[in-house]
Amino acid sequence: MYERMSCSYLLCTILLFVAVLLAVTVTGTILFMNHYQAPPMSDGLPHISTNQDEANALVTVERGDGSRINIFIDPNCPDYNSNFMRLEGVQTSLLHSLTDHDSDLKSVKGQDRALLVSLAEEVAKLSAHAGQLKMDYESLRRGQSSLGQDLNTLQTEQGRLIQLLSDSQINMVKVVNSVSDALNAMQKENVGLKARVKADLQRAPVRGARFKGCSNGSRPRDCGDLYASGQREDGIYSVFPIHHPSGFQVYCDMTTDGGGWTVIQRREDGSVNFFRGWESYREGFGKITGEHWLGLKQIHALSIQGNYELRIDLEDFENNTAYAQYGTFGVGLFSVDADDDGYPLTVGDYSGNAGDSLLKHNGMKFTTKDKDNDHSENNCASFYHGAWWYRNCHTSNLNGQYLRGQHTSYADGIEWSSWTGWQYSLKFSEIKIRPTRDPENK
Ligand SMILES: [Ca+2]
Repeated sequence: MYERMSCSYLLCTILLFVAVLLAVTVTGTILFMNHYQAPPMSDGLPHISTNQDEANALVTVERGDGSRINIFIDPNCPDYNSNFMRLEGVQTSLLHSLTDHDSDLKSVKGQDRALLVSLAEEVAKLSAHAGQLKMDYESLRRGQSSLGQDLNTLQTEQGRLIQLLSDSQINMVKVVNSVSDALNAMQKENVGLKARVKADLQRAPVRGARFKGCSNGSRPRDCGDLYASGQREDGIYSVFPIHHPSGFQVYCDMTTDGGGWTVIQRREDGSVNFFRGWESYREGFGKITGEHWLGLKQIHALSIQGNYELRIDLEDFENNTAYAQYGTFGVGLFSVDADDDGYPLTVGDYSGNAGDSLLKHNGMKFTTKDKDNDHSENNCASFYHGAWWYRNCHTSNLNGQYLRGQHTSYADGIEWSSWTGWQYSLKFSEIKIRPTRDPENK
């Protein structure tokens, strides 16, 4: 609608412009022609009048020949003013619009400003928050570093504790070891002590009588008594142990290492068979002057009288001699019935030059070929042709076969392994016991 209207206005405007231009041109032409007198025409000068006869004609040109040219203006063309008015209205409205827009812009700016202000406030808040966060972070970092320090301290403490624990463990092990050593020593000592106490108890009633008896002719309990009574000759004597009042004959060695030794076994020529059973070893066999075994019953009766020491003299077939001595000796010292108990051996405190081949037999019961008291699944006496305090089986076998020196069989001769090994059967062996002498009575 507006489009069509504006188009009409445009057309009208152009037409008006063309009409005005035409009028001006015509007027100009007429003025020019009036100024410059044309040659006289028979028709006379054209006459131009404005709107004389013709209705609505703007200008009327009357030629000399009487013809007229009317220049019309469209009576329907709308009024300019109204257009201008409209235009002014439009301009005013535009101005209003612009003003409004400006004010809108201003209000927008205000809004923006408010937004900016609020944004700034938000930014400030955020910045403050960030500052707080940073402070928190810093304090956390400080906390972390202090935690790290605490951790380091704890680790150091832990290391120190581990070290302490390790040290205390080492110390504990040392203490345990030393306690264990002390216990072992006490146990060893205890064995000897028990033997001595028991022997002391058993012989206590006659201890006073030993020396008194010897001096006034009372019966000797062993070769020690005989030696103490002045006997100095090796040979056969009768002894009367406390628990064997009927007495028995023994061979006394009155010359070796101070004398007073009661011989309990001798090997010297192989004349006596030593491969015998339990009863023979309990009661004794052989000749007292030659090869013999005194008997476990007799050895027991002697050794329980007091503290006894043991000496073993040895000789090989090259006439080399050696000896082994033990400060403690006894059989069946702790037995209620020694025979039932197997006459267990108590031996300790080695000295000598033959080496120790008996301590490993300490605590072992006596085994014969017909009575197996050893720790072997076999019978060691049968296996090694002897009779001894076998364990599993032996380091010495002095009741073995008389094999005369080197032999190819294994450990079944008269062996003292620490001196001549397990395949040398000795020429001579003598086992003897003597009551240990108090240092002041030696
Ligand atoms: Ca056995």
